[in-house]
Amino acid sequence: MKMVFRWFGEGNDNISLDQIRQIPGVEGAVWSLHDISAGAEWPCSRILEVKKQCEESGLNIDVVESVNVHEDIKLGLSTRDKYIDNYRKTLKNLSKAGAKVICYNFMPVFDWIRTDLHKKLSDGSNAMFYDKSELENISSDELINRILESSGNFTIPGWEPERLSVIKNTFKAYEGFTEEKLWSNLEYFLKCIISVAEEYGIKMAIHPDDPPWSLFGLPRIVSNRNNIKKLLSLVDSEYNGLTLCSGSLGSNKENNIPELVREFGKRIHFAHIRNVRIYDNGNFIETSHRTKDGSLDIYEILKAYYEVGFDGYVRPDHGRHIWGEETRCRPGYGLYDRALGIMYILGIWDAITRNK
Ligand code: DNO
Repeated sequence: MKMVFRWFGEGNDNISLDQIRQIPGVEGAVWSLHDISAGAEWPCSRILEVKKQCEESGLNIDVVESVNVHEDIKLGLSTRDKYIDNYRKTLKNLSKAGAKVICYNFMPVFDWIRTDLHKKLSDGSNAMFYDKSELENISSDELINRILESSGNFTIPGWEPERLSVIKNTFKAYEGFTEEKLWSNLEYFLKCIISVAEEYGIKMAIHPDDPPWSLFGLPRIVSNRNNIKKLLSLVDSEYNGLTLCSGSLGSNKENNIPELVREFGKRIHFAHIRNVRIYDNGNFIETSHRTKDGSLDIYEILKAYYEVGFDGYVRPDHGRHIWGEETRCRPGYGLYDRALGIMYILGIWDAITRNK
């Protein structure tokens, strides 16, 4: 298991590479070129710039999160081929710089969704929260305004200005869109991409839907065991793999994360580990990584990774905002709670390894 930590780039993160390298066990930065629009080719010069910055701090750039997929590809429009072509070129450029895994997602319109980015917890910290009935009653516009108002000066992944500026049209384009269509467009994309990824030695790792159910009438298809099995079989290559996000899939109680790890272990290239507390009414909140604090058994999840001989990348996922960090950090991406999460993950991992 190789520990990595998400970093949003020079001038775009309140956390420095030097701080990241001081977290025990961290080998690499999980990065992206966040200012480049979905569908555009990533220039080699920009990639090499990030590589230089990271390597100067002793961190690798093996994992990219994300190379976003242009909406026309998800919609299956005739314009998709040019964006797919750019995606292939980006893979080539990334491979030249030594990238090994690309995390991406195939969720229409939105990426992850919460209703409150700073919900207070009883210990005085706060964290991202999803209120089921509120989500059912809020319009997408209201939700967008709310997210933008509480995200401070940061752009947050999945809520980029470029995406939001055309959101009305994007919604329109998805009118009457079905799961079947999304499946067939995902298949088309994978068939164009995976052989190229193989050639360049880059493992594609799709991120599950967060939360794993349909929202605002939009289909979401990477949400449970059967869907994952189907998507892996669309192109049966280890280069068509998964980012297994415990918190995303785990916010549906029916998803058993240790079982998923055991079943799909060889196809998991990137593990996102975090805990969530699920309430009886279907709401959930992101908690500390500790098993006791949430509804997921992080120990069992790590044991499953150990048993399948997992040697991919892992990162702590969202953390709470603690020790007054909330006003300085990007929602979910503070330094402290994610660093504590790493120590919890590595503590369990070291103990399991010793005991075997
Ligand atoms: C949220 C992240 C996601 C993830 C994308 C990958 O914090 O887990 O935005 O990066 O879905 O494409």
